[in-house]
Amino acid sequence: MDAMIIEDAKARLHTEGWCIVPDIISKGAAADALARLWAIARANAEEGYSCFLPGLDPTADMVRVLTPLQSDGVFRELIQNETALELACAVVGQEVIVANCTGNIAMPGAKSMALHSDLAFILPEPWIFSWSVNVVWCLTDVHRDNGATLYIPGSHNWRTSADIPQNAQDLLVPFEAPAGSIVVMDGRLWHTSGNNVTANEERALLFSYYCASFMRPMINWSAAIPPDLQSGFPPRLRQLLCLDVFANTFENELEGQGHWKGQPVGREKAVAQFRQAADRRAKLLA
Ligand SMILES: O=C(O)CCC(=O)C(=O)O
Repeated sequence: MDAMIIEDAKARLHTEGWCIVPDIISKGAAADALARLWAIARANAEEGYSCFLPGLDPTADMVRVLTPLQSDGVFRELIQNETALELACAVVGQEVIVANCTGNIAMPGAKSMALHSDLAFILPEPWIFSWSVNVVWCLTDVHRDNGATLYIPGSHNWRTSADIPQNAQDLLVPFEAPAGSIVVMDGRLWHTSGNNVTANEERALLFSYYCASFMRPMINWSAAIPPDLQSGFPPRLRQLLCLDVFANTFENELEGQGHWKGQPVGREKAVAQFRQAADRRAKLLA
């Protein structure tokens, strides 16, 4: 990816709270990812899990796929995409983890959900810092009529719900982008899904949602991903999904800390050091 494009994207993220970068993946790869989302939705339905979430969407025309990461390696590749991570880190800082990963396919007739910011889902107000970021993969061409995500320019500067203006719904504008692009949104940017008013176009987005490593993600990946699948994951993915024992601590602070059970020095030395402490205690209590 052209370094100038990325630098421009970072600058826009800082000023506007969003950016669009085209051609991150090919249209063919986007179509393949969409086919895989449909396959996951089908498999989840076979297990009895519906892709309609009435708490979020007014009609079943929005197909929600909640398990891309657990279900298909292609989505585990996308969550580790270098450009996506570079832009996510430009917003949140170097220590990002995965807060959630879901697919939304708006079919003709799909209606807008409630206005929200993604940071508000995982952090109570005030929303001072950009501690989360959504990298939205366009798996189809996305435009106003097929239900493009609608956002409110400048809303990443709102600090509390009291800042939401009465006429917020009138301020919404669409993110329009071709298949294969990413839309990157500061977690504080207020947005909603659009209405799909086309007769025959599906609009598909994959949301790779990242947050700062000191926050709790929306999904406990250790519990959500079967252990035998986790065991094959590379170190970077394990780190992004918080699969190892240490949590909420910076990697460089771990150096010198040894193992999470203590400093690994071998049984003899460990027992000798323990005895020293236990003997002192015995004297204190005598
Ligand atoms: O599907 C969309 O356009 C937006 C979805 C969204 O913001 C959400 O699911 O939280």
